[in-house]
Amino acid sequence: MQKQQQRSKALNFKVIIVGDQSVGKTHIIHQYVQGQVPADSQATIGVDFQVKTVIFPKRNETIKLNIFDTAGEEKYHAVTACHYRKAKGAVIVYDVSNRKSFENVEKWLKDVTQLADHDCSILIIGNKNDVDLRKVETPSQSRPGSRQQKVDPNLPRRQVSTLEGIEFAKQHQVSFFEVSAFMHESISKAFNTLAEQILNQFQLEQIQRDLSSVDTNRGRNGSITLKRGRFECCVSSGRDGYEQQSAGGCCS
Ligand SMILES: Nc1nc2c(ncn2[C@@H]2O[C@H](COP(=O)(O)OP(=O)(O)OP(=O)(O)O)[C@@H](O)[C@H]2O)c(=O)[nH]1
Ligand SMILES: [Mg+2]
Repeated sequence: MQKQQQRSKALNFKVIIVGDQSVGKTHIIHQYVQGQVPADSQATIGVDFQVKTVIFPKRNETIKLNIFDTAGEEKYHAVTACHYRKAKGAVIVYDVSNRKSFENVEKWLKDVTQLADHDCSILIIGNKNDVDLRKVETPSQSRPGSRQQKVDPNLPRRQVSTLEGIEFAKQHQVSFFEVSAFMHESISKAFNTLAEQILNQFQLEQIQRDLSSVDTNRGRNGSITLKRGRFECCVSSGRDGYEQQSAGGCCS
């Protein structure tokens, strides 16, 4: 019964997206939530907020990701720092055509591990991988009539290889995806992977809480009977965790 009630109400989880200025955080979120890039490209001021519902049909679960889009500009760092609290998911974005933004991922990762919840699932995204495709077609001199692709020297070029991104994520044991917000490439895949990790972590902690609140007693015939303990006075909030009952409960 309790489980059925939980299913009918979506679980809410906070996700924060961070990274240097102009790496494409806002474009990524717009693509994920609204299926298109923002109409006008403006730097985020402080923090913006969007909600995405994710359905797991096979698991009969629906969750809501409350996504906090932060400003990468240094002067907003203090504002951003306030928003890590209670985050169950953190997305760190860099721009594959900007080496400095990749080098700064270490700094963002440090912030996440220090300021977000200890069980926060982390995803690193290398954005703008469409720069690989930015080529111009020119007529081929060796084969008249045919055309060849040439990289336009004025367009941004890749400065961070895919392998470097993979190695970094592997070293820090976090998930990694390369995406293009412009081309809507791999964005849903990346966020759905994070959503699944958050749900797995939530359910694992729920089981751990259930187990730690139950005494197991072995009867004379060897059967195991379960005795309820502290857990009985905790109620599921249906959101990101359990709320304790107020004064008088055994949790207090
Ligand atoms: N080539 C390419 N450019 C992109 C992509 N995504 C975003 N951009 C460009 O990158 C610039 C910054 O994008 P934003 O989404 O505003 O970046 P941000 O990380 O939110 O920046 P702040 O809000 O200032 O922290 C814009 O000029 C976008 O057009 C992408 O997938 N490919
Ligand atoms: Mg932004």
